[in-house]
Amino acid sequence: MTRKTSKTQPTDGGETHQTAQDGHETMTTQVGMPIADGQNSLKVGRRGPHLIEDQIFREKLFHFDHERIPERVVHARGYGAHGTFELTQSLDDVTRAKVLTEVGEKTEVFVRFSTVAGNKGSADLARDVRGFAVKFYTKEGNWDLVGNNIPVFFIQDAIKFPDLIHAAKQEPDRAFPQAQTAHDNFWDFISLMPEAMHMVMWIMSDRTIPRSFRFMEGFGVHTFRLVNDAGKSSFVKFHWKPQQGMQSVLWDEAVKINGADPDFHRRDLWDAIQKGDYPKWDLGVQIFDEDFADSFDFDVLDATKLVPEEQVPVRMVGTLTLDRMVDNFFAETEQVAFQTGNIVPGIEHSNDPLLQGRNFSYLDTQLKRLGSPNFNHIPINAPRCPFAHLQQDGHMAMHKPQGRANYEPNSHGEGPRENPERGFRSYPAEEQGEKLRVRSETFADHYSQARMFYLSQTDTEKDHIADALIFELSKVEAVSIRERMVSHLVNIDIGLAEIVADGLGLNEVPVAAEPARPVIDTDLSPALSILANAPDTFSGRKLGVLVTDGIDAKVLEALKLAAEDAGATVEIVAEKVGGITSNRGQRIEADQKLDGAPSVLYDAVAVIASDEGATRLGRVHAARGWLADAHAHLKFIALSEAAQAEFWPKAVPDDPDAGVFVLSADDGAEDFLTACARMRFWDRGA
Ligand code: HDE
Repeated sequence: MTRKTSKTQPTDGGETHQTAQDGHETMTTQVGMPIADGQNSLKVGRRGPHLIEDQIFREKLFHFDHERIPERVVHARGYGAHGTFELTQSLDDVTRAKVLTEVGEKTEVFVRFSTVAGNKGSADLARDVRGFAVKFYTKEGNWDLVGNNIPVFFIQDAIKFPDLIHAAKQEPDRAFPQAQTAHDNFWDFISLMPEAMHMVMWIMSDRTIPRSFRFMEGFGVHTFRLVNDAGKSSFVKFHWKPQQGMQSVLWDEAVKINGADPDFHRRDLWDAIQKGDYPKWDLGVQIFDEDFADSFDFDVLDATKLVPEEQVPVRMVGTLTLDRMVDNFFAETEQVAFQTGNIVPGIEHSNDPLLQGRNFSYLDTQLKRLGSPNFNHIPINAPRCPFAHLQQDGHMAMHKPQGRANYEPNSHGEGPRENPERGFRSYPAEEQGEKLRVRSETFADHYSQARMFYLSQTDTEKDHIADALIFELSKVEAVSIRERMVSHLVNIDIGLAEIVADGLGLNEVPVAAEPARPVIDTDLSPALSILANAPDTFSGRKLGVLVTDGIDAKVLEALKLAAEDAGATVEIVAEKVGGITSNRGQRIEADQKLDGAPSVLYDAVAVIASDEGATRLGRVHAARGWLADAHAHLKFIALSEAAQAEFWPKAVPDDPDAGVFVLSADDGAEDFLTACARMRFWDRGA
C-alpha cells in the first residue's frame, strides 16, 4: 500500500475539488473504490443529518476506532532501527550456529531499545533499565537476543515477575507515579527481596540514565548454552559493547531533558542514523564450560549474578551496525515481537529459571498484543530464510498454503519433512531429581556482587549511587520501608549505608538485614564502571552554540570546523529561530530558539556574543539559565571574549575555571574540542 495522499482543497461553498491529476494516486477505500470527496461526510441536504449509508465515512471511522493495540505490559516505550550484524571471528569451536561461524556473513537485524516501567507515552529519560532487544534474521531462522543494558536482573525466578512489575509501575489506586521507581510500592517490594540488591546497585547507578541508546552497553543477561558440530556444550554470556563509548547524563539533566524533549533518545537515534553516523556495537562472548562454572562463588544459572570480565575475558566476535530507520513506526517497531524462544541450531537455553519462564511469557504475550497466532506473518517478524510448516488458518492468516496435504507424514508426496542434518537438536543434558518448588541454595548469596559492583565504581559514581538512593527513598512515605532498605545497604557497604541514612535524616544506621549467606569480599571489577572506561572522543556528540546579533562570523566558523573535525554535531541556538546577523551583515540561521533548547540537550556548549549581545544575554533569564546549567552540569564551555567579560558574570557566580575556554577567530576552538572528548570537567564538581 502506498501512502501518497491526494491534495484536496475545501472551497468556500463547502465542496471540494479533487486534484488527483497532479501526479498523486487516487485515494480509495480499503477495497479500492476511488473516493471523490474525502473532506465531507454524506448528509441530507447542506445542513442536515448524516446518512448511515455513507460507507466511506463508516469505514474510515471504524478503522480509526481500532487503531490502538494493547501496549506491551513492560517495555511499552521503545524505538527501533534496522541494521546488520557482521561476524568477524568464527565461534565454530563452540557452536554450529551459522550466524556465529560464517566470518564475513552479514545478517540482517532489527533492534528495539526501550524503557521498562513507563507507558508508551512516557519520557525517554526516566531512571530505568533499558531494553536492548535484537532480532537476527539468520539463514537458520530468527534468533532473538532479548537483552537489557544491565547484565543482571532483580529476581531469580520468573514466578516473581508479575509482582516485580506490579510494584514498579504506577500504584493501582492512584495510577501514579508514571515511569518511576521512586515510590512506596517499588521499594517496599524490593526491600523484601534481598536477591534484588545487586540489581539495585545497577539501577541506582548512572546506567539507568544513559545519554543515548548509542552510548550504552547491552547484555543477554542469562547464561546460554552453545553446542558445536561435535555435540560439545559450552556456556556463554552475550555482551554488546558500543564503539561510541558509554556515557550517561546527570540526574538534574535527566529531569530537565524530560521536560524539554521527552523524545530525547528517539530523536538522538533518528538524527544519528539520518545523518549517516551509524551506531555500532561489538558482540562479545564470555565462554566457559560447566566445570569452570562450578568453580565460581555463585551459580551461573542465577540471573542476579554476572561473570566478571576480569575472570572470563570478553571475546569480540562481530559488529552490529544500525543504518536504517523504520519506514513506519507501528508496522515495525510496535508490531515487532521478540521471543526468547527464538533460537537457532547451536544456540540453546540454560536452566536459568528466569529464562525458562521468559520462554513461556514472550510467546503468550504476543497473542494478547498482536491478536493472532499468525503474528509471525507480519513482515517485521517473518524470517528472511525459507520456511515451511503445516501450521494453518487462524485470525489474519496471510500465507496461502498450496496443495492437498496439510499433515505429515502423508502419501501425497507433499509438504515439508524434518531434516536431521540441519535441524535443531536439543543438547542431551542430563536432568534428574524430585519435582520441587524450591530455590537452589546456590542462589543464596545476595550481597557479594552488589558490594563488588559498588566498590568497583569511581568516587563520582559512588556519589551518584548514594544520591539516587537518597532521592528515591525520600519519595517513599513509609519510614519503615526507608529503614528496611538501608538495612540491606549495610551488607553492601557500611559507608554507603551511613551516607544514605544521613541523607534520609534517619537517627541511626539500621541494623544489617540478616544475610542468607555471609558476604564475600571479591576482587573488584573495573570493567563495571562507566567513567573508568570513558570514551576519549567527542565524536557523535552534540555541541550547542548560543549566538547573538553582531558576532564575528569567523569565530563561529572556526568552532564549527573544529567540531566537524571531531565528528560532533553543532546546533545554533539564538533568541529567535530566524537566526542572527553577523557584524558584516551575514545572516546566520538558528536551529533552535533559546527557550526551546536548554543547554541540557547538549554535551558541551559555547556562547558567541557581540559586546551588545553579551549585555543583552545577561538580561535574558533563559540565557542565564542556559549557561548556569551548563556550568552546574560540569560541561566544557567555550566563550567569545565579550561573552566571557559581559555575560558570564551575570549567569555564573564562580570565576571561569580550566573547563572554560576563550574563543577567537584563530584560537581556542581546537583546545576546547580536545577537552570535550573528556565529556565533563569533573574537577568542577569536586
Ligand atoms: Fe522481559 N518481557 N521478561 N525481560 N523483556 C517482555 O514481552 C518477561 C526480562 C525484555 O522490545 C514482554 O513482547 C518475564 C529480562 C525486553 O519488544 C513480556 C521476565 C530481560 C523486552 C516479558 C522478564 C528482559 C521485554 C512484554 C522474568 C533482559 C522488550 C512485551 C522472567 C534479559 C522487547 C513482550 C521488545 C519484554 C516477560 C525479564 C528484557 C511480558 C516473564 C531478565 C528487552 O513477555
